[in-house]
Amino acid sequence: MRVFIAGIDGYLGWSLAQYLAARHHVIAGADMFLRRQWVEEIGSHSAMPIASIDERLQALREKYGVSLQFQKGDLRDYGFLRSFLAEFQPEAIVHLGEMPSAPYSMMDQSHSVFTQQNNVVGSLNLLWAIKEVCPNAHLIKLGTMGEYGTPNIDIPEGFFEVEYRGRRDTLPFPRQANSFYHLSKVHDSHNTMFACRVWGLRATDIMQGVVFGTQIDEMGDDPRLHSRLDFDQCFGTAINRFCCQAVIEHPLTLFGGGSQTRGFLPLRDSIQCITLSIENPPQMGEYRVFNQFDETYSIESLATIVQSVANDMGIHVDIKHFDNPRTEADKHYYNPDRQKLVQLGYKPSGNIHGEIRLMLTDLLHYRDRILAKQHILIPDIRWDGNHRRSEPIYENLTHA
Ligand code: USQ
Repeated sequence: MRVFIAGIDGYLGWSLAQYLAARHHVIAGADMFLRRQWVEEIGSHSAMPIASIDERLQALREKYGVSLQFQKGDLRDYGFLRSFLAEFQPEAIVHLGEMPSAPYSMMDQSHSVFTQQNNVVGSLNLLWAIKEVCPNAHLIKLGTMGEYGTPNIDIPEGFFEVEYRGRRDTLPFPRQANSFYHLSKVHDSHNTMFACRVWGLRATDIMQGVVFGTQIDEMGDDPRLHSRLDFDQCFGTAINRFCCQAVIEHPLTLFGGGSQTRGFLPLRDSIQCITLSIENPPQMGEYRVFNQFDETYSIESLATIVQSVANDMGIHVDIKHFDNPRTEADKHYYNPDRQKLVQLGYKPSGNIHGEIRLMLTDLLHYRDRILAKQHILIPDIRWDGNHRRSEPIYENLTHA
């Protein structure tokens, strides 16, 4: 298949490109390298060093004998996007090109406006470009489990049957997102569903849980193929941060009571699931929603797992409770469905203990890089706005 990846230089995008190349798909991709800049803005860097895009593409050519069509560009630049898609004529488009951090979006007015402009406008441009130049293409849009929030009832995959005043209907499940970032994905979901209904486009909206992991098998030993792995308060997700903290024996940073529960999945399973969506497209006009995660865990139980795996490897770390910088439910019900990807063939790749052991083994090589930035491990961005924040340190990020 001809697959276009928006955000191909990121944590998921670069891994997906390799997995698809190994399966002989023809790939093109775009990126603005904003993720590299945002992490720098926060004062951090990837725990594992990452190669430049030129080195990455060269490594891919050497390994698979194929040239991936890459162009630097911004999804907010409609002319760029439209002409790239018109020329490449993708059958599937995977949209990973959004600002992914809840804390970043809660930093101040300019970061929250930037987040929603970047994400909502980029996604809307993509819908228009598909309609105009490749209307049969299947859009695989990365949403988030966080769109649903933490309701006190089970969470279906996108839609549920409701009876109200004696009448029944199947309706979108309520979205109660908990940051301006998560809300940007809710807005994307509405726009995508509308475009499918009115223009007859087809899309899979993936409600993905929190991803963790340092590698997929396709990366092998070539450092140019390795993924990034962030551990700062904005771009480092919970397990990735805990593993980086463990290898420098920094206390694991549990926010609040630690009973917050989320769905999690390893990087390799995220890539497996996105590929299943690509290879099993919906009908024209269909808007489908997949909940994409492996297991649900409380944050405290995850910290305990990381602590015990580290302990088995001779690394001793404490778990420390920090005042929660986020306004979020601590004790809550959480029971989301995840059948649709299983029906398409999703098989979780292994157990969480094994994946965390592999991560700790990988990250031990980069202790010095994590130690050099350990001052950014403690969060200072608060949902109530009472935080210390600096201005962006680079100029080409167009904050409103
Ligand atoms: N947490 C801690 N300690 C930490 C980091 C996080 O206790 O050091 C807690 C947070 O308070 C939160 C939970 O862990 O309750 C998850 O936080 P996270 O930073 O791992 O994940 P989140 O902000 O929800 O966002 C991440 C990705 C986002 C994706 C989302 C999926 O950054 O792009 O959409 O996971 S989900 O959480 O299912 O919405």
